[in-house]
Amino acid sequence: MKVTFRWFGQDDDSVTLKQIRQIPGMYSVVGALHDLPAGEVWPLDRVLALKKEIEQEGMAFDVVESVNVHEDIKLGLPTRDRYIEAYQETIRNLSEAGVKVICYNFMPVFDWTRSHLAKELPDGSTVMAYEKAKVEQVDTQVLIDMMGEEAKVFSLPGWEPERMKTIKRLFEQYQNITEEHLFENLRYFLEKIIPVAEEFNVRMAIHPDDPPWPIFGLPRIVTSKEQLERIVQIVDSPSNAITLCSGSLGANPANNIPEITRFFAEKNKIAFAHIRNVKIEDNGDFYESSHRSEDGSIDIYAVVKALHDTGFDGYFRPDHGRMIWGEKARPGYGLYDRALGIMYILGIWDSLEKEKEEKQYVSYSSGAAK
Ligand code: DNO
Ligand code: MN
Repeated sequence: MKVTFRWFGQDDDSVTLKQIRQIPGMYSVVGALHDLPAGEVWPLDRVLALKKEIEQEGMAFDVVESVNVHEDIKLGLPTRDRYIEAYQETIRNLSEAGVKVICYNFMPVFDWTRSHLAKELPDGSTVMAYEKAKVEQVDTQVLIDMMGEEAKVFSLPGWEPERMKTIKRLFEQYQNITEEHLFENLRYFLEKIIPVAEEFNVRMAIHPDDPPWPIFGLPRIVTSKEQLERIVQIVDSPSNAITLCSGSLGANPANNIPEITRFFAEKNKIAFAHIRNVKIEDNGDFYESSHRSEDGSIDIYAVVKALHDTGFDGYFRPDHGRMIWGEKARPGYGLYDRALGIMYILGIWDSLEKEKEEKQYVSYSSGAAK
């Protein structure tokens, strides 16, 4: 299992590559060209410059997140073909730079959504949180404005001020788009891009919707095991894979995350794992807790064990973390708690490895005694 860490670039991240490098086990940075709007080709020279920057600090550039999908593709508009061609070109350029995995999502209009970016817990740490009532009852515009304000400070991917300006029109366009339409539009997209990804040795890893239910009346189709299964069956290829995000899927208690992890890991469908915990309250609200199993509602130990048992050798990142020790960073993306999360996950992994070695030794020595 290869350790990775998301980085937003020199100008947009308080965390430096030099710091990331010091996290034990660090292998690859997860990078992106965040300033490019969805639908634009990622130019090879810029991708190579980012690669060089990361490699100079002794880390690999194997994973990219997110190459965003243009809304016209999700809406199935005639203009989609032009954006799909651009996407194919980006896949070729990333492959040329040695990228192995591309994480993307297929959520209409919004990427991840929270009602709080810094909710304070009793211990003084702050976390991203989702209160159903706030998101469901509050005027959509209020939330958009809140995220928009934060986006100005942190340039939150998916919430760029430029995109927020077009939001009203987008909502109108999605009026008559059902989940089935959206699924058909995903099919159209995958049938065009997966062959290119396969030819260029890149694995496309779709990220689950976050949270995993429809919000603001917009359809969502990447929310459960069944839906993920349907998606990987659209095009049968090792390049048509998933990002197993335990925190996104896990916000719905109906999703059994260790079981889902094992199911897709056995089929070698997990190209990328986002391993983090969420604490679900009785009323369905949730917040992003520490990674430790005991601190949240997901058994992170069992998730890591499922990956270990199935011989997972793909990439993982700790996804988000709490804000602790007075750190000032973009919400969810501080250095400290994500580094703690990695150490917790590696601790579980290492003990499972030792256990396996011991078992092998015991069966070897008992075999030899016969
Ligand atoms: C949430 C995060 C997301 C993710 C994008 C991928 O769990 O991992 O922001 O990066 O949705 O496109
Ligand atoms: Mn995630």
